[in-house]
Amino acid sequence: MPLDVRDASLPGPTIVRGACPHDCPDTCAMHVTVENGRAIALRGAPDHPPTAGVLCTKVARYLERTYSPDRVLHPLRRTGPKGPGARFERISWDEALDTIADRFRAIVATDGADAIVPYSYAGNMGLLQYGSMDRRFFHRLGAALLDRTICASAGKAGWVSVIGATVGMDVEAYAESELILIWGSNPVASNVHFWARAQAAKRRGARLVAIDPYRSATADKCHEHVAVMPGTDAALAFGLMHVLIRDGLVDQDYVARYTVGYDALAARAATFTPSRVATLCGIEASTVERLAHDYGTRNPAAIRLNYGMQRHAGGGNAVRAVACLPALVGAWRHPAGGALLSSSGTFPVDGAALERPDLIRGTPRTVNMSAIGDALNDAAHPIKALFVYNSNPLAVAPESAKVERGLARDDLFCVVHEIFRTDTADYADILLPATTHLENTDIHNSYGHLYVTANNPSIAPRGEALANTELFRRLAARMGFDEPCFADSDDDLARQAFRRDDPRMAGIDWDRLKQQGHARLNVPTPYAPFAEGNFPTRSGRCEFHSATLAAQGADPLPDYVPPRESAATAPALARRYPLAFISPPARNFLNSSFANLPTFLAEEREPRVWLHPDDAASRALSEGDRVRVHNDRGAFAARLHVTDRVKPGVAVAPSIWWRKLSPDGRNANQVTGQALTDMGRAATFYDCLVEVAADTAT
Ligand SMILES: Nc1nc2c(c(=O)[nH]1)N[C@H]1C(S)=C(S)[C@@H](COP(=O)(O)OP(=O)(O)OC[C@H]3O[C@@H](n4cnc5c(=O)[nH]c(N)nc54)[C@H](O)[C@@H]3O)O[C@H]1N2
Ligand SMILES: Nc1nc2c(c(=O)[nH]1)N[C@H]1C(S)=C(S)[C@@H](COP(=O)(O)OP(=O)(O)OC[C@H]3O[C@@H](n4cnc5c(=O)[nH]c(N)nc54)[C@H](O)[C@@H]3O)O[C@H]1N2
Ligand code: SF4
Ligand SMILES: [Mo]
Repeated sequence: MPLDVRDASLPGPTIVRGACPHDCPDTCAMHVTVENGRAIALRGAPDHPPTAGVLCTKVARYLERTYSPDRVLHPLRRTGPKGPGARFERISWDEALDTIADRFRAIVATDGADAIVPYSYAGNMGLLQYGSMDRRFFHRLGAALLDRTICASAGKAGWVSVIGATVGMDVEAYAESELILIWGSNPVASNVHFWARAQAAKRRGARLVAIDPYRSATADKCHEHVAVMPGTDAALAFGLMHVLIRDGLVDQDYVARYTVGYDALAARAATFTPSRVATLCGIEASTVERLAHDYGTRNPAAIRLNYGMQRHAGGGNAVRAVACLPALVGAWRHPAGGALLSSSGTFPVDGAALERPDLIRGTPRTVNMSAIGDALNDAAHPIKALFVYNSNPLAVAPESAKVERGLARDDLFCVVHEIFRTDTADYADILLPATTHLENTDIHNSYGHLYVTANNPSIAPRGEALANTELFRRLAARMGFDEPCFADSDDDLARQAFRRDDPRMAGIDWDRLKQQGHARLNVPTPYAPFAEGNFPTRSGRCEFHSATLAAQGADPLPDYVPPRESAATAPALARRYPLAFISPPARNFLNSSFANLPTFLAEEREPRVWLHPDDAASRALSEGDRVRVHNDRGAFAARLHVTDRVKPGVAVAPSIWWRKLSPDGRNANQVTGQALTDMGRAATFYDCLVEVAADTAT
């Protein structure tokens, strides 16, 4: 049987090489089996080393998503009021595109082009569908620019200030580590292919430590769980530095050759005694001592930090402080030592070629996506049109009450391009059908491994769905944009996606890649990027002290920036709302994706909030009670789960639920706030005090 051709129109089953487009560090390669134009099976590519033949439970069931009866399959126009229960009627693509183009022209004439705001994130992470023709379109239009800060920009800013670029360990090397600190990350749910390597290391005798405010599924399987209070990781990192320096566990040779600012960093670390750190983090001083000794003596020592720790007021500095640790102990010398936040900076993506910022007209305003609630309600600079794709802001952006009020504005023209009728889609004037990755072309970098991966379409688009690239190509034509770049095909875009002259791309080209499926970046194997310094910083060293930040008037050293909302920093608020609330990813959802499909809803059952038994008892609450999680920003309903997995003083709500599928039509973002981080202008989802009370409404 010809099991490796890409032309799905041939008779008999064929296998098409694809890539998972979801917002996940693993960027799996997959084989899709197609027969008679229909995808009938899907599995992880066995020859793609990071995937190793295994998809996560969500994507292993992808055919349920692609063939769901709930797909948006045709352009639709809203006929009734905006909001839950909105009614739509089918229109043609011509009518949809004309309506949008006419409305955009009118807004450009009366309010200026930057009253039009694109809103997109990582519903699809392929370089084409994430950001190419869409960006060209909005740049040429002169639309507002969107600051894409909802996920990772604080951590990225913190990491880059120390290391120079989002480059780190090769995920495959963790199998050889002797100690792995899994810090602000729950890989059993959100990074399963890293977790497979961590388990391999464990079988070889490595020690695994999870640092997380609650005992996650990952923490369960580690040797030790260090339950810090949310937002206190920088203090813990400084506590580790304190002990490493005090007890002579620093690799002085590595520090002297390859770092800058050691003395200044050491002076700051001197103030973070284990007992002070214990108080700040809510842990034992002996834990700080033991963890530092483990870290300073087990070799190679590795850290997998993820984004949990940076969704706080001090998120940038938290990552910055942790990023200093591997250089202090010389862990980077070994491929299985060091740390990984994101590998995306290893890929020479040609953002300028894909997005064409040179097309920008005038000086449009910038809107921060993490504060879209305020932006939509800003009467001084009114947003007249919002174009949403690759995102579900009503469910995922903080302070939903304001997002909802903004989306409900009668004078807001809203377009949503979607696979499903999400919470946000209910507010669309025009709702457009989008393809899944089985139906479109793409090329992928990754933020968790070192392979370039191709996505070939395996089936024709369902209904009248269009890929993002094709939608914006057609819209550009409707608007009369005639620059040649708007005629680029998806193959053209895929060829432009990487800087071909970069040595890391040697031997990798699109035409070969789409047949092979994937290729490792041309970097050394084993990969130890900083074994001999060579940090991509200005000094070429690991910058404990950043002259770049000093020149901007910022603190040149990392520091502990405490949570904005905590008993120590906001005592009056904490008396009313004493619980630190975090809403990390549920295993069966991916942000709000998959959270509408029956299989995954059955697994997650209903929105829940977890409390420690002491916190439940002091509120006279018990397991299974209907409760209200609330603060001054709002409230949402959940079922109480009482468990000692949660640290006292902390409340955990696995997320992100669709509002319209929740008991009271609201989700966790009803209580989260729009304040931004110390670096990277990012969202602070987990810097949030709440109270939990019995739900008297039911
Ligand atoms: N199944 C699944 N996988 C996903 C996602 C999903 O929603 N579901 N989301 C994807 C996306 S968009 C991203 S950005 C990635 C990464 O997403 P992350 O946000 O890194 O998510 P997690 O891996 O769950 O790790 C977060 C962990 O950090 C913990 N945490 C919260 N606050 C703190 C803190 O202050 N300090 C410390 N030490 N820990 C804290 C949480 O309890 C949680 O266990 O995952 C991706 N993968
Ligand atoms: N409370 C709380 N809120 C959070 C977080 C949290 O941990 N707690 N995590 C935050 C994080 S890390 C992130 S990254 C954001 C994520 O927020 P989003 O990026 O908005 O992610 P999703 O909710 O998965 O929504 C993506 C949407 O894109 C659609 N989509 C998928 N592919 C395509 C395509 O090719 N074209 C088009 N047009 N649409 C497509 C999907 O159907 C889906 O509805 O949420 C943030 N919000
Ligand atoms: S969501 Fe992540 S683990 Fe699951 S298939 Fe996609 S890339 Fe792989
Ligand atoms: Mo994210």
